[in-house]
Amino acid sequence: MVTTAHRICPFCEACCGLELGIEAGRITTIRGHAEDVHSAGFICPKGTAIRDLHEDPDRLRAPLVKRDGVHVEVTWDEAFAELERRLPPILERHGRDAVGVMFGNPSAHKIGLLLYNARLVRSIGTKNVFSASTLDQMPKQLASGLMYGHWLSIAVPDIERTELLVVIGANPMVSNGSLWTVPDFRGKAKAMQARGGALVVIDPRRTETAELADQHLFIRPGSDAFLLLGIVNTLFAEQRVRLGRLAPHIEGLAALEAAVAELTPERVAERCGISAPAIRELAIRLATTERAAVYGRIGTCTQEYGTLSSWLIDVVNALTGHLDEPGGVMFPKAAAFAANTFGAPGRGKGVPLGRRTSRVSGAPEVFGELPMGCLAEEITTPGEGQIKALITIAGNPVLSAPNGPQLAAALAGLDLMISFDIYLNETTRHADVILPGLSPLEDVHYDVAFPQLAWRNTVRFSPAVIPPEAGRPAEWELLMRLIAIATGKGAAADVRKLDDEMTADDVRRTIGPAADAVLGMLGSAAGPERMLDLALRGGPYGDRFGMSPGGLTLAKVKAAPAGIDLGALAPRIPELLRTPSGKVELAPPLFVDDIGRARADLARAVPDLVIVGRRQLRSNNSWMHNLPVLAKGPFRCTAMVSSIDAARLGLRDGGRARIANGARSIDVEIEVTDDMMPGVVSLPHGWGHDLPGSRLGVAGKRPGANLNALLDETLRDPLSGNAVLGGVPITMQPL
Ligand SMILES: Nc1nc2c(c(=O)[nH]1)N[C@H]1C(S)=C(S)[C@@H](COP(=O)(O)OP(=O)(O)OC[C@H]3O[C@@H](n4cnc5c(=O)[nH]c(N)nc54)[C@H](O)[C@@H]3O)O[C@H]1N2
Ligand SMILES: Nc1nc2c(c(=O)[nH]1)N[C@H]1C(S)=C(S)[C@@H](COP(=O)(O)OP(=O)(O)OC[C@H]3O[C@@H](n4cnc5c(=O)[nH]c(N)nc54)[C@H](O)[C@@H]3O)O[C@H]1N2
Ligand code: SF4
Ligand SMILES: [Mo]
Repeated sequence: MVTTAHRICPFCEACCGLELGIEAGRITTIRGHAEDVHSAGFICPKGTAIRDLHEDPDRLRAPLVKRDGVHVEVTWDEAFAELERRLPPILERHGRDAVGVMFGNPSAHKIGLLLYNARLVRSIGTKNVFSASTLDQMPKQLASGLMYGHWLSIAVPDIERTELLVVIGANPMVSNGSLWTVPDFRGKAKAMQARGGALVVIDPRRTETAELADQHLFIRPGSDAFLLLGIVNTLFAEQRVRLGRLAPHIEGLAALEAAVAELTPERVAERCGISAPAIRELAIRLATTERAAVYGRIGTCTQEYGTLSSWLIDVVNALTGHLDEPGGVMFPKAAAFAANTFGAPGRGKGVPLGRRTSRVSGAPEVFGELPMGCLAEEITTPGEGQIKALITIAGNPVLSAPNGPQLAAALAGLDLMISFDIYLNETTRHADVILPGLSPLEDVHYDVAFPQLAWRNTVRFSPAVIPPEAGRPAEWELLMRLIAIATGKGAAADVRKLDDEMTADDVRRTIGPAADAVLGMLGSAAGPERMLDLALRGGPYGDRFGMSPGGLTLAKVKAAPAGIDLGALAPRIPELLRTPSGKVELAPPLFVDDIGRARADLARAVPDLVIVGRRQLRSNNSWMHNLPVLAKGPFRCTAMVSSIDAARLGLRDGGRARIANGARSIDVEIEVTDDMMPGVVSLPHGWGHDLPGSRLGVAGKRPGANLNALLDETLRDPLSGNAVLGGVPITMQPL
């Protein structure tokens, strides 16, 4: 008999609802869930790979411990006994900071990881916290943090109502959106075009999104801040600034005007590779279109001016009257966990900055984290606070972080490495203990972060689709067991009881005297589901534990497998603001000062050839190349080169070449295409599956080359600490 189940896809930020047919415990069909209030039936090839992941023989189902250099399967008790023997002595001898923690991308897609990772860090008490955020979106979080008062108050395009969408350094046709949860971008963009709206793409590659666009402009990698400064300058110079409804809520307009005074389109044009008239035209078009939105992503973040670019995008939206307005960029209001719905509306403490810097390079801590680029040196540089043990959680930094080979060498020198991961791969091969979580089909799902970034307000929950094998703990329970070890309670502690106690403490701390009554109302739920029920009921649509009858509870959300629609995005300023001034800070001094760095850099010579990254539909960062349904088809780890560069360098389509950055080099397959801006090469990241000691049967057959083996871990945006992953000068020669 075939039964139907519904499950939110955990693979990317689009968070599509899937509909699964199940027969005799096996998935037989996978399609988009047509009734899903958020994704309305959309699905991409990665979503259909959820069965291959479930069935992948290489996916770990039991813990591994490294014995004499070889990973062997052990029982859960044996794995935790090993950790109990090895972790506490390191904490005692070297202190809490001797244990580093690194969170990777899938952590953001799993409620059990996201909620319990924070608990793990608190229990260990380490300052050495790293994550994929500093390979990704930290600049946008810093910009939003200073402008609006919280790290996750990020404005997203209101695509259903806009007439002009300008996409800078993002390829949502392939990525399906990022810091913008927008399933079926294509359908929504086409609907916009059908009602007379226009899509403009600014990217050094004519991407799949640029193909769909009404206008595409090539831009020199790393020069977005200059383009945006030219636009801001034009808006002031031509008296096009129109703050509209937000005028009384905006601070810093005069400081901003002064800071951009000389940065005319003519001065920035050459650096951008975009003509001054084109810059001016774009500025005027944004200012004169009733409903317009500028959106930027990876290309604008993973560069030297990541924070400046991310900030200036919101500045342009604000100056043209499109911030927090229908059809402009708006702030979602999530049903649970959104800090911008807590506390007194309209004013707050803002985000803390400058609390500390990294031990070796003095890089800034932002949002509680140090830059990923500093991880290797924090492991290898002796002294007080040196990392001796590392816990990686759903991360593969040997492939995903710049200068991966150096990081791999550092990992090999650790006293102890613990990985929460489902594969024995390029990173976890260095781990002494690997603790695999469940397959997504065996686990519950709720997106903690992405409803805070979604195109529409909805709330959805997925129960497990297939029961886990007997004795397989969920990841939150694994994390709780490690917490028990790190806090001296021992591997044999009752983690359910410990979870009850820690949750009760959290509730008492946040709500005070009413805590016991509230806890009593949560019934028998445990783990992340209990935290979710708490967050939903106390959230902006919640039943407020009986005070708002009819409001949301977890039970109510569970009863709606297609989700509950909470409505289109609505204006949230000033209610959303948590800045000390209670205003939108349009010109934070940290950012205004950074314009000076950019100005000084305007005259820098343009390199002959630079490299940028690219994402692909049948791939997800470094870890889905082992799934047959995605791995089949043409080889995709190709270096795209324009025909002008190919002719100049003697490169041939389908031939091979060596790409070098100083002493580092990789060998790649070449794809000659006029989709590339001359002077720019594009290579996807997350490849290079030929390292010894991994267990990736499918991925290892066509390993590809690791872009990050070329890149320099010391290149960072100085404000956010974010890695520079694009616009890096290279040389290329045929092989
Ligand atoms: N050059 C270059 N480098 C980049 C980028 C780029 O554009 N260019 N992009 C950067 C970005 S945006 C990101 S987000 C990072 C991503 O880099 P990482 O954060 O390192 O993430 P992934 O490469 O996706 O690796 C995910 C890891 O999680 C494991 N995993 C998968 N599912 C689960 C699960 O359910 N539980 C557990 N415990 N583990 C699981 C996988 O086996 C894998 O080891 O890469 C960054 N690196
Ligand atoms: N299929 C698939 N989907 C994914 C992922 C995946 O690996 N595969 N990864 C997920 C993750 S972790 C993330 S963070 C998101 C990222 O989502 P996106 O940001 O939409 O992803 P990218 O395709 O990397 O798009 C970045 C674009 O920036 C361009 N670019 C590079 N340098 C510059 C520059 O200096 N300026 C400008 N203007 N453009 C530049 C590149 O050519 C590229 O087209 O995607 C997510 N979705
Ligand atoms: S777009 Fe993202 S969430 Fe949707 S099916 Fe594909 S991978 Fe899953
Ligand atoms: Mo990412």
